Amino acid sequence: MKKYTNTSDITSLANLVDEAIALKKNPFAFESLGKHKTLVMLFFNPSLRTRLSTQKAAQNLGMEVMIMNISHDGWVLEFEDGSIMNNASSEHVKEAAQVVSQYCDILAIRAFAGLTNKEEDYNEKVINAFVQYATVPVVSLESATGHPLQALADAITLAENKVKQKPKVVLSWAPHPKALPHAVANSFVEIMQLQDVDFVITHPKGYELDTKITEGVMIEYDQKKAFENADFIYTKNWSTFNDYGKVQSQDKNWMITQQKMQGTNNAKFMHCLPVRRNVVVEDAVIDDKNSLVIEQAKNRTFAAQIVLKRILENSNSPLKRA
Ligand code: AN0
Ligand code: CP
Repeated sequence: MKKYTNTSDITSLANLVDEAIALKKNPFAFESLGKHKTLVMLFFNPSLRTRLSTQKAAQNLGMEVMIMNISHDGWVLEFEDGSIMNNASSEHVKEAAQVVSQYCDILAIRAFAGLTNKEEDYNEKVINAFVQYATVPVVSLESATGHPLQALADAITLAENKVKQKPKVVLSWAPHPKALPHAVANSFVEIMQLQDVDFVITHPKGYELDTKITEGVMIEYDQKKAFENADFIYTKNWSTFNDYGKVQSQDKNWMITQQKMQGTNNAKFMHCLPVRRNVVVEDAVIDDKNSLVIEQAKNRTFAAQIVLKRILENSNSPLKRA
């Protein structure tokens, strides 16, 4: 693997999931692979799971880790080509990415969508600039339009918990007071399309995701109907895509409740976390034995570990050195 900034960097999802599950059983099996290798993680946004699970994954492989909350502690970066930098930004990403690359072997970046400029977000201004100017492989820790490490952890969790060959998986929008990015939902949709599942998305009208991503996926506007026979309910809020970045609805009727879960095939509940209790999901659902949220967070380590392992193996290969 040369980089991991999108689910499209996956060549065989089944292999990746199998190998991640093997790593989970034997996390220190490749503890020499990352010796004298460094992972730098740059955070433009907050994190609990991504930061700690990726650090742990790197440490399991014997890597050193350096972390920086770049929006608090770093210079304000410029991304525009040819700009006259006499305003807020002090350093261009061209230098920053090349400089940081000299301190590490893999560079991981978290840069959420701004949700004000659709074109800028969907062109992945920040992470693509790092991919362009960094001289080491780049990993996404959630970019403007995707959260591929989360999606991989979700695929691992699904593989471990499914009891039938082709389960019904429902991605359900749920209300939230703030405008949230599409990244988690986008990557989940993409990774569901890489496997054999009966996949349905349910959301209020107006909350359609990018049709380039949902092409061919069934959309059911009636949440109750979507939940029928479901084996997994994956919940996430996102803001509107068409009328970009807005909170159009906070309809409490879309919250995931125990009563709604009773209309499924005893479905497992999934959410990437962090989650607002009793806004997105009722306590009774997230605290139930069918809730997989803690397992999902655990699998973030092994999703990150398999990705870092594949990237290290690729950069160690004689072909690459030649
Ligand atoms: C972020 C989001 O929705 O993209 C991060 C999720 C992993 N969530 C919040 O900001 C609450
Ligand atoms: N799910 C997830 O990415 O969590 P954090 O934002 O806490 O990293």
